[in-house]
Amino acid sequence: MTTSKPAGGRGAIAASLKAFRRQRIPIKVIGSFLHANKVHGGFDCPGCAFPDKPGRPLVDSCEQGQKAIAWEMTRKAADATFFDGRTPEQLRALSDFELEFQGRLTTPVLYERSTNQYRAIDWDEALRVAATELNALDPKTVAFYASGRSSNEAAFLWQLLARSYGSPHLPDSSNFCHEPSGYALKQSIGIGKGTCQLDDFEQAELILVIGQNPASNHPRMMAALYEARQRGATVLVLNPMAERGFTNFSDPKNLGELVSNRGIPVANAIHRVRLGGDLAALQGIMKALFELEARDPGKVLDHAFIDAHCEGLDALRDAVTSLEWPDIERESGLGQSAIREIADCYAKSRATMLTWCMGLTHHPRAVETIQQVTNLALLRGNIGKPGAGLMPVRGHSNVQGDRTMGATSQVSTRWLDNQSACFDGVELCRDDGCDAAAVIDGLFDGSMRALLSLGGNFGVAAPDAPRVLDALSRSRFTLHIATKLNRTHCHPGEIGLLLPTLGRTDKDLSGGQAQCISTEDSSSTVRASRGVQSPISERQLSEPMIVTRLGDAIGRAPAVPWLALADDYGRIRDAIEQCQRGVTEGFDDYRERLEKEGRFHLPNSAAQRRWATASRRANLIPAALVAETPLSTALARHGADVLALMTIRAHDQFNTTVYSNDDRYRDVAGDRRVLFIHADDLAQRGLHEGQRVDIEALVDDGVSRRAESFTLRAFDIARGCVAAYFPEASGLVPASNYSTGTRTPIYKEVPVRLLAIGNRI
Ligand SMILES: Nc1nc2c(c(=O)[nH]1)N[C@H]1C(S)=C(S)[C@@H](COP(=O)(O)OP(=O)(O)OC[C@H]3O[C@@H](n4cnc5c(=O)[nH]c(N)nc54)[C@H](O)[C@@H]3O)O[C@H]1N2
Ligand SMILES: Nc1nc2c(c(=O)[nH]1)N[C@H]1C(S)=C(S)[C@@H](COP(=O)(O)OP(=O)(O)OC[C@H]3O[C@@H](n4cnc5c(=O)[nH]c(N)nc54)[C@H](O)[C@@H]3O)O[C@H]1N2
Ligand SMILES: [Mo]
Repeated sequence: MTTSKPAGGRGAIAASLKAFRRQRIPIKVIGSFLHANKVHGGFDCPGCAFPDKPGRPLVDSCEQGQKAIAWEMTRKAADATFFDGRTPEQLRALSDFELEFQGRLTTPVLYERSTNQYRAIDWDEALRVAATELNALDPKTVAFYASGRSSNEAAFLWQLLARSYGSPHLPDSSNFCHEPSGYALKQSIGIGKGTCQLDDFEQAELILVIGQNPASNHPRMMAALYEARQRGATVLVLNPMAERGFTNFSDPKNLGELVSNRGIPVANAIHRVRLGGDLAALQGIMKALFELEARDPGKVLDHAFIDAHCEGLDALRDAVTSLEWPDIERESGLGQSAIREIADCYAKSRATMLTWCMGLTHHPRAVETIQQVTNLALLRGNIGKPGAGLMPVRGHSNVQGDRTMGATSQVSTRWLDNQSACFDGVELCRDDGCDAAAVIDGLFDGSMRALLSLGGNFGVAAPDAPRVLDALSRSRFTLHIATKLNRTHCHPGEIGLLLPTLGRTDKDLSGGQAQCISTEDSSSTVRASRGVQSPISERQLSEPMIVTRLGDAIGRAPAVPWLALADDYGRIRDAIEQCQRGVTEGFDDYRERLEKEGRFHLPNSAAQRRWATASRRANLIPAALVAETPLSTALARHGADVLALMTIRAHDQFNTTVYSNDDRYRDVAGDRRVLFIHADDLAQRGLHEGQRVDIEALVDDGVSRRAESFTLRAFDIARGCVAAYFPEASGLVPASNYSTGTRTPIYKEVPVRLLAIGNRI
């Protein structure tokens, strides 16, 4: 494959310009891009959750951010003429790309099974229908999903709406995403968030990037890595795929590289771990570390830190030193010498950051793996000092904030009590609710009757996507608050509502005044966000406005001053401040600080070396090297035929939003039904590059899953591992197996076999 053109660089600028053209963004509007990520007067980029740096470059958003902004700012509209008289079957015939490419939703839309048609309606009718449906349903059969793009204010109202209506079911995109990170970190260090700040990249000596493709998914992190590398830091990557950003990256802000169109290898080394092999690799690194320590006592581990702060050193040492190298090599896919190299490098670094993303979380043993990452950091005191720490790099731009706002199925009693006190004794459902996995089970067996969603594309993002979409069509009621049309909307219940909302980039004049919202990024920085573009339709309402109107229309919680809250978002922030007391530190004077300072940081107890665990210490938690997983079961049953499939993002998509059929950084043009595979795995099967195959999942749960007609592409990827894009391959991911501890879908370790077309049975 050719890797002559760097990731980033000229290509990134050309791609941004193309996105503006395709979305027909007028030149004058492009000026508003300068507002992205600016604190005063600007909006928070609706792309990823990577922190931004105040006062930095003129345009502080990346190619991917600009695509996300262009997609939202488009003046194209899916309006009444588009919807009136259409059937779900007609809409489903459009591709995912075509559905969103219709433009912004500009009117409420109602679907009724009795006519099998959609039609535009006004807001009064929409609210009436919603209230009638919800008041006829048992609240315990209704789920309130949230994707991570909404604001803190909207997320707070969303959970208040659900629980005051009587439902505890608040599944969210985190259930599909970083859930294992939060869960693992809470057990290990007492807080479910990362401990790093953006500045740490400037002081780290070593950055370990695990299971992540930042060139496509967090390009601003590439800039941080690039700068770190330029000043002499070491960047080591654990990834089954040699992603372009690591081998050849050019910073679009570097003029010299722009002219030469050449980049630098940002990673010192890429270790092609096998899928799910990180657990063993990390244990191997720790084993090597303990061996170095035995040779040079007191020089390798940070004993002062461990003695003062950690619990469980002996058990961890026993667990990893007793492992045998051949077993570690087999499980990780890495050689002993490579693992020792990483350990040597780590032992020398005085400040190490460990970052990770979906390459760790979408696996059966995600929680245990993330705990090994944490163990590794703790052994050398790499938490709570400059240039060091743990950084789960979040996905959606406000997925972390949505969680801080309690938009999730399990919350503390204190959080519920505070809300009752805040809203005149309002009665809230206090049960633990269903997460996304349990909601999917409920949709399958018919016990979950309705799905409401604040953004997202639930039926496509879910495992077993086609089955979940079918199940949604069998439900009673669906309601989606959305900016753009997507496939989930084409699978309404007997009654379906589609409610058009403002996005981050739109000016929000709710209550007759310019409102601002707030978000929290991956480094726990809360910031203000103000849209800059006039909405294309008066019928688009803000998320807080829609949620409060629903609360008011349902009528079950008159103690909440719903409509007044949406007239002044400062009031929502006051309520949040009151409800966060004793729950989350750092929300004092929320309203004032947001208005005056524009941003503030939420304190992170672990970063201050305070451990909110039962033992009041950081826990070193060992794990077994081997455990039974769907992949190991399939290997035992079907032998060497089995490959491990990961479903990943192309460069031109944001989750289920497909911008084009290209993946520039993997040299793919015009095709998303591609399967990346090692050349030797092709040869071993008598297959060749360019040939088309069907992919069959080998999961023993009585459901047959096959994805048809994928083109084989030889790629620098670990042996035995293959990759395809989601959502194209999402139907192969079973909704019957989840990760241990959190029930996160195993999107990246599906046992499959390939069937050459012609051998179709
Ligand atoms: N432009 C853009 N930005 C995005 C998104 C987007 O779709 N587009 N999505 C946002 C969201 S919600 C999220 S969660 C993030 C996702 O960001 P990423 O996690 O970077 O996204 P994925 O494409 O899922 O990539 C997973 C990476 O992990 C590697 N990997 C897979 N399995 C393993 C494994 O077992 N071990 C190791 N070490 N590596 C593995 C893959 O090779 C790939 O490089 O990005 C966010 N930002
Ligand atoms: N097979 C497979 N499946 C996966 C993954 C994978 O790696 N492999 N990754 C998983 C991950 S990490 C995640 S986070 C989930 C993501 O799952 P979701 O968050 O459910 O999906 P998105 O594609 O981000 O949602 C896009 C839709 O959100 C709506 N939208 C966009 N902006 C706004 C807004 O400002 N407000 C509102 N109300 N709506 C808006 C638009 O209608 C758009 O169509 O997918 C998961 N699914
Ligand atoms: Mo995500």
